Amino acid sequence: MNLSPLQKARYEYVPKLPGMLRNGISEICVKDGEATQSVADQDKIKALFPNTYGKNEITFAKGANTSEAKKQVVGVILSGGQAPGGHNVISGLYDALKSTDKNNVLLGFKGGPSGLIDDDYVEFDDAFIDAYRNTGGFDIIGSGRTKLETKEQFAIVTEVAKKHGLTAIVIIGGDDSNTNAAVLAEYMAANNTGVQVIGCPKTIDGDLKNEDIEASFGFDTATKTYSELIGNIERDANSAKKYWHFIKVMGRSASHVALECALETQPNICLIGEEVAAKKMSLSQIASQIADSVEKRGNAGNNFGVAIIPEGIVEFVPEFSKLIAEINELLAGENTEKFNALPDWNAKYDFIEKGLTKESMAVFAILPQLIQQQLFLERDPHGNVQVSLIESEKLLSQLVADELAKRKAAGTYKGKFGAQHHFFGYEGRCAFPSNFDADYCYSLGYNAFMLIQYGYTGYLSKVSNLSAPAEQWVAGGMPITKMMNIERRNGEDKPVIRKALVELDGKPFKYFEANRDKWAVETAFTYPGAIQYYGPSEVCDLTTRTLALEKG
Ligand code: FBP
Repeated sequence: MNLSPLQKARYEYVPKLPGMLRNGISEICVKDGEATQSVADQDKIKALFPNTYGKNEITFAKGANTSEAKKQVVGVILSGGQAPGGHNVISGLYDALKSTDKNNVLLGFKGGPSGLIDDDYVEFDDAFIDAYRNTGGFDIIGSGRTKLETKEQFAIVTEVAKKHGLTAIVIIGGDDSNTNAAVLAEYMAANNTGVQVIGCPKTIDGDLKNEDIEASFGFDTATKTYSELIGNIERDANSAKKYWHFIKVMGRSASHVALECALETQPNICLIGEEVAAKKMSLSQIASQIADSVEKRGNAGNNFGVAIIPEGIVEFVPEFSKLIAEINELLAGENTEKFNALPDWNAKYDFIEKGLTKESMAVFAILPQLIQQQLFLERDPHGNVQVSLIESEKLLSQLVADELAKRKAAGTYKGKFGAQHHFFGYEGRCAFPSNFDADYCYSLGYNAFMLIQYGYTGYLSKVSNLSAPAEQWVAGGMPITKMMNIERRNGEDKPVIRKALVELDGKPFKYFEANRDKWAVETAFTYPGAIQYYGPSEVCDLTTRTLALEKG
């Protein structure tokens, strides 16, 4: 394999563990904390998880290791979208497992949860792991989005576990995958399989966090990568002074990524989906808000700017969600074929006009034709519009251009408007993990093994106090049921981990809100530059602005 100089250097990087895990395996003991309760719907969750509910929070401490000596055979899977640091979770898990007993075995099931069902796996050894230390990506074993949730799947997993003599399974994933980890843990306990299940919090979207889990891994690196690119674009915009850049960033159900990038780069505009939903904003209100900034800046001779747009924005706009729901209805069943057989766009437009309510048609009519057609081209396997494929950055810039044309005609806007469009998503998901993510992920993996060794199941590996230096991080575990409540999913009440949306009364949003009017008019850009891996700690080990603000 050809190695880049950075890749070689990163192999040698030694991730920092929390102080309490640094003295070697024989010096790690458990401190029991309080018994836990789910965040809501306690009775229902307790009834669904009789074997794993209500367990104690635990932390590790320096002290004699009192865990039972037994051979461990652990299976690990990566689940869902890639996030920088996944390889380090596995290397931390491997190192703790082998330092405890070199006869312990770590199996990696390939391609995500389906690897466990298909019994498709590799056995890790030193050389295998060493080739992936501190690198980005999930290519060590691949990932996938198959959901592990049915009794039939659990029965197959039990058979696979029996075949390999698995003592534990580690699921590295987001809120849904860890919900499934909790359900699998309960199943394994209820059926006396002896298999423990431990989860690790992953997702660049940052929406798996709560009072216990301060951050999901990958958020730090992904937002630093996007912020570098946004800062570079800001500098280009400020140099050429001729374009407005509309930059969509990943984050489907929550706008944490957009908000963090805004805190890092101080753009003229950043939309926050949760605010759009709370204020029930329409598309034209959003366009008008952006146009205000373009107008003020343009009239002052600044015909350039930067607007950050979260990937999921259109789903937060009530009138747009209604339109999507109606389109899904309109094309249900045989209607898709009927629609596709229509000879041209005019005939299709007629069909749409007849099928939508007056209100939704009014929203549809203001969309650029490109977007109108995207709404009818891209369907998911269930026949629904794939909202994430809608080019909302182009949609909004077109609506802004239309609004500015009106203002020009009215004589209020005197500037020029030229737009460029970008989507930053996949660029950040497999970057070399920042030192923070390299350290955090390694610690999560190492800690996950300590939870296994001490016999815990249905726990999420928890490392907290993350805004302090790694030495002061606190390692431990939290029962996953503590983070659960009951939500309506696909017409059924389901126990799920509550997704963390941007809190409009939280410190990160409040800081943004207090500054955004100034940023909208002035050129207050900040340029974070590339992630630094070597150099002074205040540059290389910095965590996110979100975490710094949340932790005061
Ligand atoms: P996870 O929630 O699984 O971590 O994935 C999040 C994400 O990166 C979103 O930001 C994005 O919308 C989505 O994955 C893209 O998914 P895919 O890789 O399937 O295109």
